[in-house]
Amino acid sequence: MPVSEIVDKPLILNTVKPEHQPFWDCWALETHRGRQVWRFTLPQDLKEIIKTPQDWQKPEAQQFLINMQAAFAYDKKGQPHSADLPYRTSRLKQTGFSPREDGSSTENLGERAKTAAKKGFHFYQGLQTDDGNWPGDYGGPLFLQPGMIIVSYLTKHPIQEPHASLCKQYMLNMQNEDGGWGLHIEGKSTMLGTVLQYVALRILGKKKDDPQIEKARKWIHENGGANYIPTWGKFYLCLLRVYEWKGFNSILPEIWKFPKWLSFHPSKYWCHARMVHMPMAYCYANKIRSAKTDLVKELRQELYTTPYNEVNWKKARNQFCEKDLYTPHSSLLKFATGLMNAYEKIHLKSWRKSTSRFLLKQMKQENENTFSINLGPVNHIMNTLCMHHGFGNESIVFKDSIERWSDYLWLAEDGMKMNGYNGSQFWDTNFAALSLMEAGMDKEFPDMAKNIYQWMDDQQIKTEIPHREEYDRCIRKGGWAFSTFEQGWPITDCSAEGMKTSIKYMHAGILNGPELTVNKERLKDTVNVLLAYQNKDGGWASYEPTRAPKWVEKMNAAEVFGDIMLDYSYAECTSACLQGLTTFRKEYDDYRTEEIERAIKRGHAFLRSIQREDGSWLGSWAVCFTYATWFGIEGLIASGEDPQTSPEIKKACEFILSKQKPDGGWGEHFESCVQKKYVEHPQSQVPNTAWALLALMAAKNPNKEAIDKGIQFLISKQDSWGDVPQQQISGVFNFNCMITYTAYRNVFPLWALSRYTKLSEQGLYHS
Ligand code: LAN
Repeated sequence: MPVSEIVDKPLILNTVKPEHQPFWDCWALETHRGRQVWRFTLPQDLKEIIKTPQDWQKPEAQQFLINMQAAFAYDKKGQPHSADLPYRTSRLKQTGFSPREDGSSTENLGERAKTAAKKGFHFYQGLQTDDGNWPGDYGGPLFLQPGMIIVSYLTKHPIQEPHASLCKQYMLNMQNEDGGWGLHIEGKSTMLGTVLQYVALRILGKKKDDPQIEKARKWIHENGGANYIPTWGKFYLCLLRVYEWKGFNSILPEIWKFPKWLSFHPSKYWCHARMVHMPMAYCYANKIRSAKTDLVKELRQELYTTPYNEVNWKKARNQFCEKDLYTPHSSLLKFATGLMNAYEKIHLKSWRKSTSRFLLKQMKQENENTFSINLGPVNHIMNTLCMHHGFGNESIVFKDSIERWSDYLWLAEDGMKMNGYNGSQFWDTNFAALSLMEAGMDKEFPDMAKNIYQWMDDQQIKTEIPHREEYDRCIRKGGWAFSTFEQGWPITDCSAEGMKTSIKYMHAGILNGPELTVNKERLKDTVNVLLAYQNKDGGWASYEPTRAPKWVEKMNAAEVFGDIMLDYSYAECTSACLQGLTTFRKEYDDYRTEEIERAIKRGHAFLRSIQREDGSWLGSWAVCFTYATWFGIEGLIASGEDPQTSPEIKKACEFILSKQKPDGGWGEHFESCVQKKYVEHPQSQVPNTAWALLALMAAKNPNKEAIDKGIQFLISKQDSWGDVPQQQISGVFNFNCMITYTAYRNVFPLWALSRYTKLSEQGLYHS
C-alpha cells in the first residue's frame, strides 16, 4: 500500500484495500505471556483443497499465494518504513475500538495537550494485548531473515508456504531502486544485504530470469561479485556451499579452550559477539555445508564474475565491498588471522573434536536457559543448525529450536520479516507505564495501568541459571529482559526501568496493599543485579559488566558493525541505572544503602565525563544525540543535580534548543549514529521531538516558546484516532545498523504531552 495513503490520514480500519482484506484476515497474532506468534488460517474455500504441505503445489493454492503476495506489495519509495498495520488494524477490530471525541476546542495549550494525550492513550489502549503488553514490528536489519532461510534449506525444514511466500514478498519489497539491498531497510545497497537476499529469494523459488533477480545480480556483478561479501556473509555462503571454507579466515574454534584469564578469551566478548562466535566456531570446526544440489550449482554460476572454480579463495578471504565496510580490519586482527590461518593447516584433530563437543554443550545449555529462544536472532538460527548437526533431525533440542523460529517472525503490510529480537515487549510496555503515570492518566485508564503492572510482575526474572559460571553468565534473578522473561537475559537499563516503574506504581494509587506484588524483597534482587553489573569506570554497559580491555575491540572481524566486541558503558544504560537506583534509595534506606550511594556517585561522575563539548551525549541505541541527551539530562537530575543551576544541564539544553527546526519539531537523521555527529533530517521526526521536549521539560528549561512550539508540532502530528504516522526508522545497534521501534511513535509523544499537561497544571507552563 503506498504510504501516501496512510500519512496524514487517520488509521482507519479500512486502510486496507477491500480486495486485500481476505488475505490479511488469514493472519492473527497469538500472544501468551509476551510470546508473539503469527498464525495463518486457511480461508474456507481452500480448506478442502489444502490438507497436506504438498497440496500447496496445486494450481489453486499457488494462485492463492500469488494473490496473497499482491495484498502485501509495498512501495518502498518515499517511505521505506511500514506502519505495522496488520497488527494494529486487527487488534483494534478485536477490541471494538472507536475513537474518542475531541471535546470542546480551546486555545489553552495545556488543555489541548491533555486532550491529545487522552486521545492518544485511548487509541494506544486499543492496541494492548489481554496479557498487558504491546506487540510490534521489530524489523529493520536485512541480514537476519536470509540466515533463517539458508538454515531451513540446509536442515530440510521448510518454512510453511504462507509464511515463506510473505518472507519472499518482504524481501522483494525492500529492494532498492538500484537493484541491491542495504544492511537495513533504509540503508544504501550493500554486498551483504544484496547477496543474502539474492540467495534467500532463489531458495524460496524466485527464478534466475525474474526481473528483480536479474537487477540484483547486475548489482552484485558491478560491485565485484560475491567474493566481496563481508565475513558474516561469507559464513552463510560457506554453509550454503556457494563459497569455499578455504576462502574464510580461520576463527580458531579452539580459542574457546584457551585459559579463561586471557583478555581475548571469547567469554569476555560482548554477549552478542560471543554467542555468535560460538555457533560460527562450531560450524567452522565441522566445516558444515549443504549438499551439492542443482540450486547450489546454479548459484555458484550466478554470484561471481568469474567461473566458480577460478575464484581466488585465498584472496577472497580479505575482499570486502567498499560499500559495506564500516570497520576495516585492524593490523592486530590481520596479524592474528595470519597465525590462525597457519594453525588451521596443521590443527590437532583431537583438540578440534573436544572443542566441538564443548561448543555443542554450551549451545544446548543456552537453549535450556532461554526456553530455546536464545539470546538473539543471529545465534538462534545458527544454534538451530548446530543442534541439527550435533543431535540430529529428530532430536528434541533441534525441534524446540525450530519451534521458536516463529517468535522471530513478524507480519506487517510490507510482508513477513525476521525481527531483531523476540520482540521489544518489556521495553515498550515500560515506557507506556511511565508516560501514563506522568500526568496521573492511570486514573483515567485504570484497566490499562493494571494490565501493564500484572505483566511486568509476571516478566521479572525469578530464577538463576544453574552452574552459571560454566556458561559465563552473570546473576540474573530480579532483572528484566528487553523482551520476555523466557528469553532470560536481563539488561541493565531494562532492569533499572522495571524497578523504577514498580516503585512508581506504589505511589500511583491505583493498586494497593497485596496487589503490589513487585515488593521490596523482589526489588532487592534487582538492586543486586544492578550493583553487580556496574563497571569500573562507574557506568553501566548493556548485559554484563565490561569483561575485556579496549584493545580487544581491534579483533572485530564483522566489518559492517562498530564496537561489537565488548560491552561498553553507555550513556543510556548508565542514566537508566542511576534513575532506578535513586528511586530505590528514596523508597528504602535499609538495603545496601552505602553501596547504592557509592554506585550513584560513580555513575554520576561517569555520565558527566562522557558529556560532549557541545553539551550533548552520543546515543548508541536510538537516533541519536537527541535520544542520549534526554537520557543524560534525566540521569544527572536523578543523581541530584539541580536543573536550575547545573551548568552541564544548561549546556545540554542549549544543545537541544540549537537543533529545533522552524516548524517546532526536531529531526535527526540516522546518519548521526553512523557518523557520530549530528546530522539533520530534512523533516521533523516525532520521536526526536518528543525526546527533546522531555529533556527540556525535565530540566524545567525556561524557553517556554520553544517548548510550546514543539508541543504544537506533536499535536499536529496526531491523527483523528490518536495514532501518529510512522516516519524514519528510529533505533540502532553497533552504530551502523538501524532497527524499528514501532511503539516509539506513540509512547514518546504521549509522554511529552503528559509531561506538558502536568507542568501546565502546576502552573509552570501556563498559557
Ligand atoms: C538491543 C535492543 C535493546 C537495547 C536497549 C535495551 C534499548 C539498550 O538500551 C541496550 C542494548 C539493547 C539491549 C540491544 C543491544 C543490541 C541488540 C540486542 C538490540 C538492538 C536488539 C538487536 C541487537 C542484536 C545485537 C542484533 C543481532 C545482531 C548482531 C550484531 C549479533
